[in-house]
Amino acid sequence: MVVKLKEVSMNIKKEFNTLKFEEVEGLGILTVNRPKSLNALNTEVHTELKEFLTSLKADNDFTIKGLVLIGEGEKAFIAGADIKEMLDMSVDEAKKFSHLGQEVSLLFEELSIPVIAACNGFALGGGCEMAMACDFMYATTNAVFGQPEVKLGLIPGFGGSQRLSKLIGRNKAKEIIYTGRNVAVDEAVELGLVVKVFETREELLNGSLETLKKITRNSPNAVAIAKRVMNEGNDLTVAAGLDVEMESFGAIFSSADKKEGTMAFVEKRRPVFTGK
Ligand code: DAK
Repeated sequence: MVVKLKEVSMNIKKEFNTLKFEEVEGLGILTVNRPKSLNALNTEVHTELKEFLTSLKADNDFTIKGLVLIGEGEKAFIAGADIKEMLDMSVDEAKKFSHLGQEVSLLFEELSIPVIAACNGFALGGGCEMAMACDFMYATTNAVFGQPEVKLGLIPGFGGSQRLSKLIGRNKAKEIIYTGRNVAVDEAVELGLVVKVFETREELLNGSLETLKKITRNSPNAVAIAKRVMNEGNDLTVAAGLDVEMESFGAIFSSADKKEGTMAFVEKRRPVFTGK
């Protein structure tokens, strides 16, 4: 696939030191761009991610219809929080650092568009945590996952102690977090952490864009609501989650996309969704 850069909405911030943002046919590719440090997350990366995601969240017109998060280079998605920056942090600075990382991970979850974490190599510590905050993960055959924080005298600080249990079950998450061991891509697939595997970074990126294209043929409004309901349900009992589902299912009947989707079916034509 030829990647064409297009001018994107002026409302979406796109000039950064540690990130690259490109648009391909309405889909965004967000690259963490610190390859010399294996794309480790320092305060600058987090601050820029927060700025970018905040501006994207405010884009209610679905200018960008889906997002891929990937790391620069062939070796790493994100090799964790920046250990060198954490060397001399005080308790207060560490809390701020953790808070910023958690804010970023929540922003990924709160985006109304689908986000695929394309894990092209090491996705360790904070890298695994950022990937878990996305909607789902695709990976390359050389991808390695893990939460090695306890090896450094730390614990996961960007949501890993909570999200990993919810994704793969508490006991498996404990074994991975307590040992700090690496999880190769085959095991990550078995655990349900990774959905699909590709040989190369290029194939991974193209495969992620292809999936986003398929998703964006559907109603953006319905996908956004499905995302919100599923994320909310993650923290609820099944009964409470069913209430959330019922409310949203009802509310969607006032949307233009529902009218268009059902009418197009009856009229035997392709729907033209507006995201409203
Ligand atoms: N931070 C900073 N630099 C890193 C880095 C990291 N996480 N990972 C790699 N680098 C740098 C290396 O230092 C090296 O830089 P130079 O020495 O050349 O200047 C360069 O990237 C290339 O790395 P290597 O030479 O080590 O490459 P190898 O192929 O030999 O090894 C590796 C790749 C991924 C196995 C190795 O680099 C590695 O083990 N990296 C660290 C992985 C790791 O432990 N990640 C988890 C980080 S801890 C919290 C907030 C957040 C967190 C915790 C608490 N609170 C505030 C409470 C999160 C913690 C983490 O994520």
